Amino acid sequence: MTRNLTTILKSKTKCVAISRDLPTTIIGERINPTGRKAVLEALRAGNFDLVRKDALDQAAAGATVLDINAGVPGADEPTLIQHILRNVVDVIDIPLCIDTANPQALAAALSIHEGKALINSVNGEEKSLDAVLPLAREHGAAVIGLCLDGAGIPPTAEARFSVAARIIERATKAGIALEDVIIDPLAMAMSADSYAGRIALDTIQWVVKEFGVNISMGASNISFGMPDRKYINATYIAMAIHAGLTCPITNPLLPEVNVAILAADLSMGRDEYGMGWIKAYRKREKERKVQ
Ligand code: THG
Repeated sequence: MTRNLTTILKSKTKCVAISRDLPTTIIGERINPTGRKAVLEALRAGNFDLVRKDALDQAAAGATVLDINAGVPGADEPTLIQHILRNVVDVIDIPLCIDTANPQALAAALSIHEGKALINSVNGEEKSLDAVLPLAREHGAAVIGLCLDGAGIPPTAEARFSVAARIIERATKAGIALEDVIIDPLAMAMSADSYAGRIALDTIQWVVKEFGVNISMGASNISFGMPDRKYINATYIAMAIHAGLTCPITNPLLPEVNVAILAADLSMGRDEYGMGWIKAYRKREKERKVQ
């Protein structure tokens, strides 16, 4: 029997449970200057209004966790990520996913996050494992493990599974509960490699069957370089949910992706009596009438 482990994240007063037995958890991707030019320019100008708006908009559209990335070239990342966190918690009480490769920035963010955060991320490289796992343990945070190591991103599902297994082994040895490790199989652009989508889906299935852990990924990476990306993203995310994806990092403001997630949850028996689907339908109808 495959286990479906539950990861609990917390903000000051809210609690989010991630599991294959529950509707998909959307981690809102928009607070990210690396991925979004508008955020980069606002942060460079010392303006946090867009960050605050992105936090509110994404939560209103269904995100229950927010990814926070402070990757502004040349900026003091530990200070900047704390400023972003303070602005977000000022407008909304929601668990955060700390998206940084900088251990100082990670420690700075964890030191002011109330509740139980999600660290994004650790990878299979010794340097990363040694820096990130003790911080996760110290702050009682959950952690996303990326299926890559010093040799790069493995080209097969089998090799990505091996990296996931190593991260899980090291994390549990470091005192982190298995349910607090979330694996990211790495969705890469299919325009560059036709097998990129397939490899990530196969990796998800292997990891889920062996460990029962939760699965995250940046699900929109898959369509980079392609036209009409929304259709690819929507179809791919539904397929990944079937494979075992539980907490994609995505943009909940895109209706196509949102609807695909709801339909996938309904199809997977994760939406009791279709209440999630019906509620979202009523919300769309209301918005159509306003327009
Ligand atoms: N795995 C994990 N974390 C991740 C990723 C992943 N974090 C970063 C990234 N990948 C996911 N986040 C984003 C954030 C924003 C955008 C895409 C991915 C985005 N991109 C616009 C686009 O695609 O066209 C840019 C347009 C703009 O400038 O506004 O918005 O894979 N663990």
